[in-house]
Amino acid sequence: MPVATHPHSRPPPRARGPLPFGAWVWVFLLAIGQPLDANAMGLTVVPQAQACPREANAAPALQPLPEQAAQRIADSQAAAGRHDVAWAWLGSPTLRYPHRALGSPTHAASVHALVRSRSGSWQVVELRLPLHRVYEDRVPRIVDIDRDGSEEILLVEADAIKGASLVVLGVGHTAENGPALVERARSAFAGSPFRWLNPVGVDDFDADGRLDLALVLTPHVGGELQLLHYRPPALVPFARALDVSNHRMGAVEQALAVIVQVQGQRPTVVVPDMTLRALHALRWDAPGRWTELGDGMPLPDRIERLLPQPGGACATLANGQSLRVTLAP
Ligand SMILES: [Ca+2]
Ligand SMILES: [Ca+2]
Repeated sequence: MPVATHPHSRPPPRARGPLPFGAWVWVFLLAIGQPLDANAMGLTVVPQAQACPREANAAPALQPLPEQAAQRIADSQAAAGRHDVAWAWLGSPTLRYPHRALGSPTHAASVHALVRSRSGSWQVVELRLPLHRVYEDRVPRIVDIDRDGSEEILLVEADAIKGASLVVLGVGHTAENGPALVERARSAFAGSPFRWLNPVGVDDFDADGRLDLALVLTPHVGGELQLLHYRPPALVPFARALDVSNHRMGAVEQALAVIVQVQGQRPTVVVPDMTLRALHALRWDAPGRWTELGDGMPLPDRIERLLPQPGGACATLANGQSLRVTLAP
C-alpha cells in the first residue's frame, strides 16, 4: 500500500524569533480568556484556573503492585492493565546506550510484568534485551491491540546501531513453562544510533475496525507523525505527516500528544508542531488523506504536557499556565 504523506510540503525551518502579528492576536485572546475557533471544525483553546488532572483511572487495579516494581528504573512509571497484564514496569538500569533524549543516559535492559497464567494464577515474568538493545522509554503502554482478550505491552526499544523501534510484546503461554513475554510486532528501526521515537497512542485511525498505532519519529529533529497498521510481525506505516513533535529533548515527560474522539468522526491526533508552541489537529479521512483541523493553533508558551480529556485535552505550558483544548464537533 502506498504511504500517504501530509499534503503540505515541508516548510522552511521555523525561526524562534518574534511571533507574527496573527499569532499575537491569538495570544491576546488567550490572555483575556476568549475561546479561539481555528475554524468551524477545529480546536478551541481557553485558559483554565486549575492544573491539568492526570488521566482519570477509575477502575481498581487487578492486583497489588508487586514489590519488585519498586526496583524499576528511575523516573519510570509502572503501568496497570485491565485483563491479563496487571502491571508492567521497566528494570535493569544500564548505561550501555548513552543517549539523553529522556534526560538521563540510564535505560532499561528488561521489562517485567505481572500476568495471568492459563490456570488463573498471577506470575511475574520478564524479558531481557541483548547487550546491544535497551528500552529507551519510561512508561509501558498496556493495550489489547488485536482485541483478542489478551493485553499487549508497547515499548520503545533502541538498538546500538539502528536506533529506536516501537515494539509490541504479548503474553505467550507454553505448557511447560507457563506465561512469557514474547515479541508480536515491531516498527522499522529509526535508522541510526540515537534516533528516537515517541508513541502517541492506539486507535482505529482508518476506520477499518482494527486498532492502529500512532507515533512521532525523530520528534527532536523534523518529527514525523506516523500511523501504523498492526500486522505481526511488523508495524506497517500507512500515513505520515511532517513537522510535528511530541517531546522536548532531555525531558522525562513523554505525554505531548493526544487522540481525541468526536462522535461520527474518525479519531483526531492533537500534536504540537516542531517549536512546541502551536498545536496541530490531524485526522486521517477517507479515501486516504489528512484533514487538518485548526491549522497550527498558537500557544502563549512552550507546551510541556498534554493530557487527554473528554472531547479534547488539557495542556500544561512552561509558564505553569493550564489550557483547556477542545476539538469542536
Ligand atoms: Ca491482544
Ligand atoms: Ca484501523
